[in-house]
Amino acid sequence: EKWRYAFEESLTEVQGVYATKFKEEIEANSDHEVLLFPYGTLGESADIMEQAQAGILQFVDQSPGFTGSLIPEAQVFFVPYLLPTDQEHLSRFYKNSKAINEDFKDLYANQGLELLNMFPEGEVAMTTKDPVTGCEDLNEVKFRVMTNPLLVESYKAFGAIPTPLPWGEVYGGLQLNIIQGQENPTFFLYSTKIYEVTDHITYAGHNNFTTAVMANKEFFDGLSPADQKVVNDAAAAAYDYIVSYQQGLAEQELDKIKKAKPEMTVTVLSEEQRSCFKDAAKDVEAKFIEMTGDSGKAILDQLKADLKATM
Ligand code: 6CS
Repeated sequence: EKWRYAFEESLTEVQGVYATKFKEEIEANSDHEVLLFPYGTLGESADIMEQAQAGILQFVDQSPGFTGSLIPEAQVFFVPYLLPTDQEHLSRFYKNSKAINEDFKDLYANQGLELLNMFPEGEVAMTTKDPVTGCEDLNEVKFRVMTNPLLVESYKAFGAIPTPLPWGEVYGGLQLNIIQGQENPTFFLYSTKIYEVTDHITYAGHNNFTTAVMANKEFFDGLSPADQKVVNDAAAAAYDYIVSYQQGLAEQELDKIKKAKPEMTVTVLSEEQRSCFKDAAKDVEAKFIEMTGDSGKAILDQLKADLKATM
């Protein structure tokens, strides 16, 4: 049988490397074949999620940045400074978190999706046309965010004018000055050449990019226990692989950006420069609870407990 798997990045970007490993594992351990559909081949993130829910795709990678309207609790990943930037801590966290592996698993199941993994894609950096040394520099900046209501609230709280857009409109939007900033992990800033249309990279340590891989639940539930094990084992192997693949990746890709564009500035904000982003985080957390009620509060508390337990 041929299984179809779509993701939001190219084959050589992090989601594609994960998907390739997943495919190799499935094919080595079963008679099934996995067909990979990289970003753009079947549409934007929202399109591939619809196709996965409809059962046209068996597997999909959609980041919580796009899942906020479907599963409001998934917006928790956009409470600033909730997640650490330490990749080793993150690697233990996603793997062992009860919030992810039990609570979110149930929430995705309610939407017809079997959550296989969430994994980190690296610290998010802002890239902008003008330098950013604090919130005041984001004033009047139209800042592109993924289509996630809480991320909109975050950038409002940071002082910017948040502009939610699908990925496909970001490069052109920066080129035409419709937007003046966006955020993404370092590897993605290089691979998508976003450095060509922005001049400053700023690290505020406010978030790590989280993504999620799932299967259509009806499809998954219909598999034999042996095939379900093949899928879960492939996801576990791909998780370990992608975590080790990313060791040192951000630094390497940042070097490539500096080579490609020596005039690009790279700034890591000091504690003092971060203070207004950190202050804003409290309001964003309150907003999250306002938006998601008891269920959101419970998952936020669980996530905090899981982060502590995996320190
Ligand atoms: O910003 C975005 O929309 C994209 N960023 C990453 C790192 N992956 C896919 C997503 O579409």
